[in-house]
Amino acid sequence: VSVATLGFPRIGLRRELKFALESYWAGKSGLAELREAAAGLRIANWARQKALGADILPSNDFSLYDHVLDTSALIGAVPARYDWDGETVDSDTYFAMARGTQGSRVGGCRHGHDATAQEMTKWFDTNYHFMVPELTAGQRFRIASTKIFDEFEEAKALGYATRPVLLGPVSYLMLAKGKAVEPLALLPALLDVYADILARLAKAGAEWVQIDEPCLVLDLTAGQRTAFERAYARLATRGPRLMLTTYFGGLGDNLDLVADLPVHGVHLDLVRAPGQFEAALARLAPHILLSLGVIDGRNVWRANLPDLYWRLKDLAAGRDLILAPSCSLLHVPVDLASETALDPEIAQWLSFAAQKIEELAALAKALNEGEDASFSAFSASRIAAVARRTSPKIHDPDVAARLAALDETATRRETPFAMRREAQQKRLALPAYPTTTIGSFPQTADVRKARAAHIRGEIDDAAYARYLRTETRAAVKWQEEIGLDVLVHGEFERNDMVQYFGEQLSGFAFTRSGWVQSYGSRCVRPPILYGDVSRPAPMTVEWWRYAQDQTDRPVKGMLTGPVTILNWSFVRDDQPRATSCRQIALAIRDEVRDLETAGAAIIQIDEAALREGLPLRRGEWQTYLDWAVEAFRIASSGVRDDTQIHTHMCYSEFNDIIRAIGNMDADVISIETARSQMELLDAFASYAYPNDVGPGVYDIHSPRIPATSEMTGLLTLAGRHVPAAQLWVNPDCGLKTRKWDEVRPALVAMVAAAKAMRVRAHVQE
Ligand code: THG
Ligand code: ZN
Repeated sequence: VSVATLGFPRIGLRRELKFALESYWAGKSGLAELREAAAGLRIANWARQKALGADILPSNDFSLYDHVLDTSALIGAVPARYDWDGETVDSDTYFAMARGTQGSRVGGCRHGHDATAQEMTKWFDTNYHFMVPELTAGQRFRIASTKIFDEFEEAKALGYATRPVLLGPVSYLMLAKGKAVEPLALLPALLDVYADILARLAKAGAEWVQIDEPCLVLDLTAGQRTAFERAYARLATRGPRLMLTTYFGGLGDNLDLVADLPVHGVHLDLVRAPGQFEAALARLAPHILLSLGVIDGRNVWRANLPDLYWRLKDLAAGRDLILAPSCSLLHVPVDLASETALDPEIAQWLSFAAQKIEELAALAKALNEGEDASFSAFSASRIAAVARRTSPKIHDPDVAARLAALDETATRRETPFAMRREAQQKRLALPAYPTTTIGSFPQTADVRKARAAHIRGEIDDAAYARYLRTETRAAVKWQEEIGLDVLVHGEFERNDMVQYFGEQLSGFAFTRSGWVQSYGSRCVRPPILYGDVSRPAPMTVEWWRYAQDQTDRPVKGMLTGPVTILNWSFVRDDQPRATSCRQIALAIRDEVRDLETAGAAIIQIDEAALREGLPLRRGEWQTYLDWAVEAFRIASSGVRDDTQIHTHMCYSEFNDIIRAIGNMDADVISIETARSQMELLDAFASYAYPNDVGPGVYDIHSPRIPATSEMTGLLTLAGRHVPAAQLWVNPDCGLKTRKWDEVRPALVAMVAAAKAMRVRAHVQE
C-alpha cells in the first residue's frame, strides 16, 4: 500500500504566489522573480509532501493561474484575438488569456490592442474557477508549452520521480466552448497531440501519468461515452501507464464504461461516493491498480483512521493499493499548524492539506505493518472523533427545538406577490424603472489598508468605526446626489460576503490563514461550519441604521442568503447539508426581522451561489432545489407585506432553474444580463415570471464605462421579454472590485438611462 497525492495547494502557506503574481502584474517585479517564486513553491511542496509520507508525488499540479489554462497552453489552443505567433505560449500570451489586455489591467503586455480574457467558470461544484477553453472549427493542436516536461525534469533533478498530472482529453473538451464546432468533434486531432505528450513524458522517464477525467462522474451522453472509449483505446496502449483519475462523485452508471477502458489504474472518490466501493471492486479487473480516495480533499475534517483501517484491511491483504485524498488538495487550506488562534478543541477535529497526507501515511503504515505500527496516530484520531461527536459545542438544544417546531407557515409570505406589491408601492412610492445597485461599493486600497491596520491593532475599534462611518456617509450622500432611488450603505465594513457572516454566527469557526484559491491570485477563507447555528446578536443592523440616518431615501438592508453561506463554507459532514442550511436560514430570518423592526423597508438577501450548488447529477437536482428554495423562503418570509425582499444572483443560465427562482418568491430579483444582451430574460419570459426583475444593464467585470444609450438600448430589449412595469435598473453585480473613477460615471449614466426610459414611457401614454 502506498500513498499518493493528486495535487497540492499552489498558492503557498502565506499566499506567496498571490503576492508574486500581483507584483509582476503591477510591473513591480520581473518575470525572473515570478519564476523564482513559483519554483520555490514547487520545491517546497515536493519536499513537504515527501516528508509527510507521500510516496507518489504529483508534478504539473502547480500553475501560475489555472490548470485548465495550462492545458490550453500545452496543446496550443489559443484564440485568434491574442495574436499568438503559433510557436510557444509565452507568459504574455498566457496572462492575456487569463486576464485580458484591457487598459491598465495587464502589466508588461506586448499586445497593441484590447483582447478580452477567456471566460471563467466554476470547476464542477467547487468554489474554484477555471478558464474556459475556446475552440473553433478547424482548430489545430500542437505542443505549445513545455511546462509539464519542465516540471517533471525539475523534480527529477531534485531526486523525485513524479507522476505528472494531465487533464484528460475528454474532460478538457467537455469543459470547452466551441465556436461553430462541437468540441468533441475535435477529439481525433486532440488525441494526436496527447499521444505526443505522453510519448515525450515516457521518454523523460515517467512511468505513470495521472490523467484526470472528472467528467466521468457526470451524466454522459452516448457520444461522450464513445469519446472516452476512443480516447483511451488510443492513449492507454502505449506510453506511460495511465492512472485514470475521477473525483467529485461516483462513477455510477459509467462504471462499466470505465471498467472496459484499457487503462492501468483507476482512482475513485470514496468520500463523495463511499457506496461505489463494492461495485467498483467487483467490476474492475484485478490487474487494475486501485487508487482509493479515502481522505476528504474537499473538506477540512479529520478522518477516523481506525474506521478506515477496518474497511480496507481485508482488501489490502489481497491486492496492491494506493491511498489518496479524494481529489486534489487544491480545495483545502495548506496547514493547520498556522492556525494558532483557533479554539484548540475545534482545531483537534480538523485536518488541512498537510495533515491529510499524514493521515494517509499513518493509514498506509498500519495496512502494511499492522495496526500497532500507527498506534499513536490511530489513538489520537479515535479520541478526536469521539470528542467531536460528543462535544457540547456542536449540539445546541435550542436550535434543535426551533428547527423541530418550524412549520409550513414559516416558509411563505402571508399574501401573494400582487397584494404585497401594492402595499410596498404605497410605502415606497418609487418611480417606474427604479434605480439601485447590488450592494457593495469599491473596496479601495484605503479601505483594505484600514482593515489590515485594525486587525494588526494599529488603529483601535473607535478609530476604525469612525473611518468606516465616513466612507459610508460619503457613499450614501453621493448616491442621493446622483439621484439613485434605492440606496445601499456600501459594505465597507465587510471583508467577504460569506466570511463576514461566518465570523458573527455561532457554530462557525474562522481561520487566520486558511486561504483557498478561488481564481488566479484571488483567494477566499471559507468559514468552518462545525456546530448548530445561531445568531448571538444582530449582525448588520447598526450599519444599516447609520446609513439610513443620512438620507430620506430607502437604504436596503444587505444580507447573504443561507444557501450561499452554506455553499461557500466548509460544512459539517455529520448531518445533511439541508439541515445545516435550515439552521443558517433561521439565523438570517432573525436578522431580516431585526432590520424590519429597525425600519428597513427593503431587505436584500443575496443568493449568488444558489445555482452553483446544483448537484453534478441531474437526478439529484430537484431534492437540492427543494431544500435550497425552502431555506431562502425561511430566511425571507418573516416580514410584513409592505417590506420588500430583494435577492441577487450572479452568473447566468436561468433556463433550467427558473421554476425554482419563481418559487423563491422574492419581490425583486437582480441578475447578470448585460453581457448576454438580455437573452437571459428569455427564461423569465417563457415562465411568465410574475415578480419584479432587475436585469443588469452594465457589465461590472470590465473597467469600461457604458454610455447611457447602451443602457436604454438594453432596457428596451428587456422590455420585450418582461413587462416594463416589472423592471428595475441596476448594474450586473456588486461594485467592490471596481474603482470609484469607473463607478461614478457609470452610475450617473445609468440613472440618466432610467430617466430617459420614464420620459419615453410617459410620451407613449
Ligand atoms: N466570496 C466567496 N466566494 C466567492 C466570491 C465571494 N466565490 C465566487 C466569487 N465571489 C469569486 N470571486 C472572488 C473575488 C474576489 C476575491 C475572491 C473571490 C478577493 N479575495 C481577496 C484576495 O484574494 O486578495 C481576499 C479577500 C479577503 O480579505 O477575505 O478579492 O465574493 N466566499
Ligand atoms: Zn453578482
